[in-house]
Amino acid sequence: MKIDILTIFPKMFEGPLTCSLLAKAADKKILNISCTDIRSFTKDKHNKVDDRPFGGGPGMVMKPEPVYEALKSAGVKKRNNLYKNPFKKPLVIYMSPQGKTLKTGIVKKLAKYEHLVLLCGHYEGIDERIIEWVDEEISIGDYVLTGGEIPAMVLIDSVARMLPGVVQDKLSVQQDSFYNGFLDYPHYTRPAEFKKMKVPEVLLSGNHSDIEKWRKEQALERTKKRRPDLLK
Ligand code: 9D3
Repeated sequence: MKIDILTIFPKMFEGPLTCSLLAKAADKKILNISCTDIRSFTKDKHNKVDDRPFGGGPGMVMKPEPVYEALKSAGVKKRNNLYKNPFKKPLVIYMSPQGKTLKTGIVKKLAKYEHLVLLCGHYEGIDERIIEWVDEEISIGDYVLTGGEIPAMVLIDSVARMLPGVVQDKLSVQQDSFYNGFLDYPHYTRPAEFKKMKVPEVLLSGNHSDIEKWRKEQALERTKKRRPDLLK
């Protein structure tokens, strides 16, 4: 999968993309991520990427021209391009507090595309006319951040681990909570006793069907208590 990130803060991505699973996925050629500075597409002498909002009010708005040029440079043509295979079209995602909340269903859908273009807004957001080129508007939840960069990293991380070969253990992806609709069961490792606290007997029993049953009960119990909304 190719991912183009369009941002005015490309440096924010240096850490996450060069560490962890994402770096390994890049080494294995499963992921090809590039980060483009929207400011490099400005043509005025002050390299202005933002301006005051028409109609007044607080904050600044990202100017449309450099964002448009950045989209073009990532291979975005026009809206509703007719592709034989829709997953081959570059899918343009605008990270925005007004978007749909990122959930496992969206992550699975995004993982099918060959090319994602992530547009990160800053300030109050981008000029609304750019929405013409946007396929999806996505938020990561109901809290206020300073821009779309960290949400873009969250999205990339969640999509990357769905790609075959990124997470070694296939079962680990499929059994994940949210994937199967329940919270995870509790985990224990050695020692069997720690500060007088014992590991539940059943886990030491070697009886796999009992263990499976216990884990299912625990997952259900936790979900009921902590996230009853997931059971609906
Ligand atoms: C404080 C400014 N707000 C209006 C009074 C609007 C606002 C604009 C821009 C709030 C946050 C942002 C920056 N956030 C994002 O670009 C963003 C975001 C988020 O803040 N939370 C969750 N998901 C996302 S995706 C992009």
